[in-house]
Amino acid sequence: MTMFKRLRITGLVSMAALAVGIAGAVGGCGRAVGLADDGGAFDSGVPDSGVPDGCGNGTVEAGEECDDGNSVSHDGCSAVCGMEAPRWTELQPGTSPPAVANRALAHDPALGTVFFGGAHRDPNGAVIYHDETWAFDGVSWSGVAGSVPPARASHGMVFDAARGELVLFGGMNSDVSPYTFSDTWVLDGSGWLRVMGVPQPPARSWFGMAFDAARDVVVLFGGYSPDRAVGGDTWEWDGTAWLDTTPATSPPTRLGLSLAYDAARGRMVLFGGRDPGEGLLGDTWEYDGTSWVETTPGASPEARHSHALVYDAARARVVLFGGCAENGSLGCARWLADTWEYDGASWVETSPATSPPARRSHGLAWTGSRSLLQGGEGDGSNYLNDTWTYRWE
Ligand SMILES: [Ca+2]
Repeated sequence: MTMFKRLRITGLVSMAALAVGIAGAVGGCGRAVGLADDGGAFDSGVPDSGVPDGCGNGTVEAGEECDDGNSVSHDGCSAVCGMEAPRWTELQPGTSPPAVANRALAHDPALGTVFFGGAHRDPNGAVIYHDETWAFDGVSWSGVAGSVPPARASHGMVFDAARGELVLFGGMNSDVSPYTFSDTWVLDGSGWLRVMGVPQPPARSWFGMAFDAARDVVVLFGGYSPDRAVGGDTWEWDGTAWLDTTPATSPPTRLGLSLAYDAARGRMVLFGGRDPGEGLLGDTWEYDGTSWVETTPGASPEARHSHALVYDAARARVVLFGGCAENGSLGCARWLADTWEYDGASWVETSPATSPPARRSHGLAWTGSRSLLQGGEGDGSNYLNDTWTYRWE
């Protein structure tokens, strides 16, 4: 018996049909053949590709630009021991989700990269909230039919790998009362379900949320709520209950922060946000499930809020893109387009040759082979719905 009810929304979502079309997800990583070249015509039955004999042994030898001790591409040194560079690539899907800020974006291996909600201002300045669910299969965005959570923005959504479902929490919609949500929803191949009958974290928006793959919990930190202003509390969802973990030390209260889980080091990484006095933050914190510790990286991105973090599993680094570096009358006055990577010791700006236009409040998700960026609010409060990928190649 489960300890809570999941209320299935009627008007069913055709996620099963959608999933059928998403086999393969975003492309693989093109591993080269013949890695163990012995000078003969074949290596273990694989045709010889001319890869240098020692590629993958960790020592740079004749004919190699690099050798990082593995035969994996997209980690900075390719499967054939060639140097790789960080690259943003704009995709050209035929249709795209609406141009909004503050949608949530998360990748489910079965469903694809899923988009939900968001908001934009119409020409009269009114904020319009969205309730659409879309999924990206690596080539095309498809709208997902059926009933969904109420329209909202500045919510959180992550893939819960232990339960095999997307988890959505909170957010806001100033057209309804109360205007900040404290509801939990899950999405799997059967559609959206609201999780009922369990205590929830207090209503909030503009918080950080990511999945801890070692402890199998969704971690939530901070955010904005009408009654408590700006939060500094840490909550965990284990698939049946939310727990306020009350660590002995915590980052200062904030909203507009971002979290990503560094699976190689087993640490939740937090960067930046906006403090209760509207000051911009540029600090980095790590959480191991017991306590938060502020790190002292050798270099850091400038202070900002409404940026996005994602964990690049190929490079074992947390990637940061964009955000807002100066508050303005409508929320932002300076939008960023910088890309940084964090390995636990330092932040390094990767400066790709091409980058997405500056923005804040965008979506960023790891798809299994690359990071995918979608939409946001760009320079001059221009709403975007472009789709980009980032990886080293
Ligand atoms: Ca490599």
